[in-house]
Amino acid sequence: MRMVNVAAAQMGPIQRAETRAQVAERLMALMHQAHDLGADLIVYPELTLTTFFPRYYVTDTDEINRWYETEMPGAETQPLFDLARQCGIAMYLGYAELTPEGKRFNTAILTDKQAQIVGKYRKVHLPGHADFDPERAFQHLEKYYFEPGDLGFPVWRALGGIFGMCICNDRRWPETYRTMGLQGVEMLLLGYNTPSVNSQRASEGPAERYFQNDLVLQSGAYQNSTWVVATAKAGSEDGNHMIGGSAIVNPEGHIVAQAKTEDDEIVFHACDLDDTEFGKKTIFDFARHRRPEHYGRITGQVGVELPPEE
Ligand code: CDV
Repeated sequence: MRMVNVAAAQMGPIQRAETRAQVAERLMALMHQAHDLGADLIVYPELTLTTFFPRYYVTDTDEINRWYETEMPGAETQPLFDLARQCGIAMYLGYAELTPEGKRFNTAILTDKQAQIVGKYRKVHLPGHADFDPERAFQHLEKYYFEPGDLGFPVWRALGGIFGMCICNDRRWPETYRTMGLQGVEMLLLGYNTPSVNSQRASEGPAERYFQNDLVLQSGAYQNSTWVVATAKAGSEDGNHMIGGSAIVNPEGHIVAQAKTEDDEIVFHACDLDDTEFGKKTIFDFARHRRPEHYGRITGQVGVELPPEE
């Protein structure tokens, strides 16, 4: 057995006026709860430190920069790192990254039990749009605030296993899971902020969004025989509601623990990384069963190419 006690640390809403220090207090309260449960790893959401700001169209650079981190840990996050080291808890933390070269990424890091950063991931699949869109009920300006990640989908050896990371919309793309599945991923960590309605199709409400969240997490886990840990930032941020549903999914595709609220809540499960072995050696033994000679379109083509008209 290779046990990893996992705490998915769902966050309730963070209002635009809330400070980093206030958020850090909540993150540390969740860390204490996780520690009491015996957690080895805590998984926080996407863009954990601020409100989900891509819903706002802001043009003033100074104002925009307030949402980004130029160092990690920084002054306000150092206490969280210190606590993680004291507790001996590894951590996935999502945040907005502004690099010294001025590049902006939607980023997540993985730290070890000494609070040292062992992995960094930058979100590849950025949903939404790059310009203000008056037709939408609300904005989703991730393409305005970030550039696509430039680090690919690496995996890291940590906590006695093989770990991968992705962020929110990445979880809807099978390529995300398979790219890490091909590197033997045993636990895939992700955070998300998912509005509970579709800004372009009001009929697509929370029930559909919750269903699709479970669907992609469960299929990604099963098809790659990996644990998946998915953590939401949920509830109503200044009137904009987001789904909860933070979940831990086992390598058979079953949800073994899930959030009951849309607020700060720990979702806990003792995960055995050896549970990934059966699927990886049988139905999803990639070396024996994959046929990449027929998958050229997956990497050779972006959009749909229809067959010729009759
Ligand atoms: N933060 C996200 O990436 N949100 C998207 C929404 C826009 C659909 C998601 O895939 O949940």
